[in-house]
Amino acid sequence: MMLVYTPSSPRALRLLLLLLLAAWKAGSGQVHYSVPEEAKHGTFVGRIAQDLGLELAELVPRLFRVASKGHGDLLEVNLQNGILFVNSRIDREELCGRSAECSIHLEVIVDRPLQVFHVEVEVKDINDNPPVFSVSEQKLSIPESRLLDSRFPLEGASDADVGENAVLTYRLSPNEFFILDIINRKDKAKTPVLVLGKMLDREENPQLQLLLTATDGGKPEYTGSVTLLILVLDANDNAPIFDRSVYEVKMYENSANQTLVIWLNASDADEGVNKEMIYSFSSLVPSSIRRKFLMNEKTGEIRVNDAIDFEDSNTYEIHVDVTDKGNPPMVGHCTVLVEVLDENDNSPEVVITSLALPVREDAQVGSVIALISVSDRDSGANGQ
Ligand SMILES: [Ca+2]
Ligand SMILES: [Ca+2]
Ligand SMILES: [Ca+2]
Ligand SMILES: [Ca+2]
Repeated sequence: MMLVYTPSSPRALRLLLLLLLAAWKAGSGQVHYSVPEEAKHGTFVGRIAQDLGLELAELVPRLFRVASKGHGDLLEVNLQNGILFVNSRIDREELCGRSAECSIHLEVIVDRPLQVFHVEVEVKDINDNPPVFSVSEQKLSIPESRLLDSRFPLEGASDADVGENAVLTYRLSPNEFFILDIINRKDKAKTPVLVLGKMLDREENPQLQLLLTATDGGKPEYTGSVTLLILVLDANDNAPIFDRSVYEVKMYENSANQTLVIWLNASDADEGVNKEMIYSFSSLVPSSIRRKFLMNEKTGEIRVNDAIDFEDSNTYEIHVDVTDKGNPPMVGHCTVLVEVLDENDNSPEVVITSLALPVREDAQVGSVIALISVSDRDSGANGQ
């Protein structure tokens, strides 16, 4: 039937549409089957001859044949019993990818008279793909200073199946610091997000290892997982500290310049520049002390820089700061008490305060001739 027709009235148009609808009904898939993907060779799909109203005996004489564009040998008909069966492996993912609907369109043809039938075979998804992460290990660097409730989106998994078989749920291995939140995206995929539930501390835990697992909604379900390696970055949250808050040292007066008075040692629990330190006299240290002692700002050594004289001062109280190079820097303090020990560096002095000279020859025994006083600036035995 060939229609070359230009409809001129609504009634004629309606007639044309009815004719077209009838032609489509006769020629398209009145017969519909479904088969799961990956079904074994020989799996029954449908009694195709019977369902198309054909007698088994006429299949061969009328040259019954099935054609299918692109996937010719997936399904086959047994001409003896008129049954459509699975002939070779049907992989839904290969056939239809991510599309929810998947079917194979068959054209069944018989001659004498020529008839063409259309048959749809729906390929049903089975859960034959696990959720897959693109990498086996995902690295995150997180500063220890990040605040609670900070969020860190992760790359989710993908699942080649469709429907429930590809609906993923996520879970995180039990841990102290992070909980898992899920963002539902418009494309129905989900983004897993790490949420900080407890403050990190690099000094306690410089590195954390978690496992993120995705499970699909299939029966039976499949899972896939990724290792989350979290490197905790340092923040300057520790001040340098000295081993002691007060150090007492004793030294002899007159010690040569560069003589070591004390070697201070501070430590800082941070890392990198946050633990690099500079030693210095505190701003409280008077210039008189700064003249006598020298601080090596890198090593923490205090050395003699000028004459130390017991008779001048026998103790020194030196306040010392140690400052790290963090931003902002943190400062630690200590006090060095220097006790100067006396040396016998002063000769006794003889002072004659009165003298009665010359002495008369008849002077009586016991007469005072001269008054001599002796003093010594040293102390203790050095001054006796
Ligand atoms: Ca799956
Ligand atoms: Ca599948
Ligand atoms: Ca730190
Ligand atoms: Ca520090």
